[in-house]
Formats: sequence, C-alpha cells, structure tokens
Amino acid sequence: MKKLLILGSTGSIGQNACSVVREFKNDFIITGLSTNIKTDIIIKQIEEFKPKAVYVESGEARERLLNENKNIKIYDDSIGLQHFVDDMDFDILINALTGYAGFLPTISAVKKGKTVALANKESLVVGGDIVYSLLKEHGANIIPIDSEHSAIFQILSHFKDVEIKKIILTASGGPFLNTPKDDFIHIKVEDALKHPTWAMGKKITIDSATMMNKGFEVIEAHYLFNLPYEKIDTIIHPQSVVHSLVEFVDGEIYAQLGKADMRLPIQNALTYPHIKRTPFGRLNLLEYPQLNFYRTDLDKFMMLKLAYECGKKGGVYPCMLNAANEICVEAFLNRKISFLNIFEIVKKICKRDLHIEATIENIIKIDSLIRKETFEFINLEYFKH
Ligand code: MN3
Repeated sequence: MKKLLILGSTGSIGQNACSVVREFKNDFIITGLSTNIKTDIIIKQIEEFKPKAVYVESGEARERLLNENKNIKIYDDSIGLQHFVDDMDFDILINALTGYAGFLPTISAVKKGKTVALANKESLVVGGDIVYSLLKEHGANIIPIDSEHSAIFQILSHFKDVEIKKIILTASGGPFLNTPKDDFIHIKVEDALKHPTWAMGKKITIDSATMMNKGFEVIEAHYLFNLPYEKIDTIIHPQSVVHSLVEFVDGEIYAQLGKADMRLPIQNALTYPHIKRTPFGRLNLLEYPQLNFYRTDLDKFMMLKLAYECGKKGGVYPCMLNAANEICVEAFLNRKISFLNIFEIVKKICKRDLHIEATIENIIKIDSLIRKETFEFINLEYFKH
C-alpha cells in the first residue's frame, strides 16, 4: 500500500488522480490533499478518501472546513504548501499544482527523498538544475505525468543504454493550428479556451493555445531525460493519439499511442515500474484511420521559439519566462491584454540581461521581481483606465 499526497487535488489532474486511486484501492491510500479555493470538491474528497490532513489556501475555506466539523488536521497559507509537504507522511507526491506554486513543494518532497509524480512542469521549468542536483543528493525520483513525457519515459524504460538521436514531443497545435498569424489579432478569450483534444484547466489551455505549454514541455524534457535542446524536437499531431516519440541512432523511431485520457499517464506514474491492466478504456485505432504530422511553425508560435531560447540560455531565464507568462495569461483571461500582447510582453521581459546563478533563493527573488515588473508594465503600457 503506497501513501499518496496529492497537491492540487481539486483541479483537472488532481481529480483524475483521485479517479485512479478509486480504481486501485488496494494499492494506494491518500494521506493528504490540497486545494486553493474549491472547498465543495475537497469536502467530497475528504469524505471519500479520509486523508489525515488537508491544505486549503484561504482562511475562509479553512473556516468552512472547520464548520463541517471534519475530523482532520487543516493547514492553510499561513505555513505554505512546502511545509505541508515537510510535515506529511507519504511515499509519492502527486504534484498537480498549476504554475510556479508547484516548485517549492517539489523541492520539499525531493529533499525528503520521496518519489514525485510530476504534472507540474513548472517545477522543472523554473528550477530544473536545482531539482536534479537535489534529486541525486537525496535519492529521490521524478516520474512524469505530463502525457508526452510519460510516453517518452515509458519508451525509454524499455530501451536502457541505447543512444538517443532525438525525442519528438507531439503537439495538438491547439485551437489556432489553422488560424493564420495575421488573424491572431482577433482572438478572444473564449476562442483560446476551446482546446480541440484535451480538457484541462484554464491556465494550461491558454498556454496550449499560444504553444507556451509545448515550450515548457521542451524545457521539462531537457531535465527529465538529460538531453541537450538540439535533441528535443516538436511535431504537430492534431489527433493527440501518438503522445510522443523517440528516435534512436539506428534510425528507428518508437512511438507511444494511447487514448487522450490523463488517467492513463497518472496510472502509469503511480504503478511504475509495474504495468497494470487499465480500467479506463482502450484506444481503438479504427477510430483513427488517419494520423497526421506537420512541421511546427516557430514563426507563428513564437512562445515555443522563446522557450528554446530561454532554455538554452539557462540560469534564471526559464524562470523569467514562466513568471512573465503567468502574469500575462492572467491579464489575458481578465481581458486586460490581447492574445498577441502575451507574445509581445513576455518576449520583451525575457530580453533582459539577468545572468544570475539559479539557486533556490534567486529563483524565489527573480520570480517575484519579474511578476511585479510584468504586472506594472501591463498596467502602464496596455491597460489604461
Ligand atoms: Mn502535455
């Protein structure tokens, strides 16, 4: 019986993780859950999974839980999520948080020498070097949940010590795959929130529309598989059936195919190294008589290009990219800036010369500095009252 701590349990990945636990009751027990604001959902999860403790972001949510008279320990933002992780007893942390918020909790779990089932790609985007140096020091593990990385992870687990020519991350292309770049100026929030193949949270759906998400995944892959950026490629594959591919030096390419259902990579991450029968349905190839692949247009999807640039520069650049993007996506969702402004502003912010060593302290500092700067820049230049 493995003990699980699920951070972000009321989000899309978190709820899918709970579905996996529900189907594998004899293998897993949930010791802790966390949410920011979705109190109704976490109350149901507490009733069903009976964790020892929960973390809720706001004092108001804490009050509500106390009123429900739940017989569990409640943490809130007065101590911070990373300390919740420090305090909890678990074997696997499922980090299903969104954005930078996932970074310090990942660090806490790694320092405890635990396994992190990682859906929060930003943990590696903002601090991949730090996470991996701590990983070695503390004997911790990271198993990816992100579908592309899960695919590559599984392929590579069958081919140990074979030289990789490159890995190819597939991308659905999002809702604007066939929208000419000139029409990007007309894109509304509602258009950007319509993802063709995956149902996800708002932030990651916008990141998919700009392809920033694929950019983050390139950086994530760089750390997970210890590959230079030259060996990480992306390809547009609108059906989202091939979840990613690995090409070895002998010219053979191996692909992982599966249903576009996040419960499958979550199941694989949790049961690794074992492969277990899935209750979540099977892929019927006959439903996909055509699988298409197209070149990724880096001139149209500039965020992806920017991610390669920031990734190669290293240091705190990926952290800057993430911080500026988080603020811009929020501003776009709040209709303060346009879709195209996201590209313009993030690009401008990342042009800064900031050659600082990526330590935990510096990451925290730079993240908050860039957020503040981006926010002020938006209010000054774009959002005039
Ligand atoms: Mn993905």
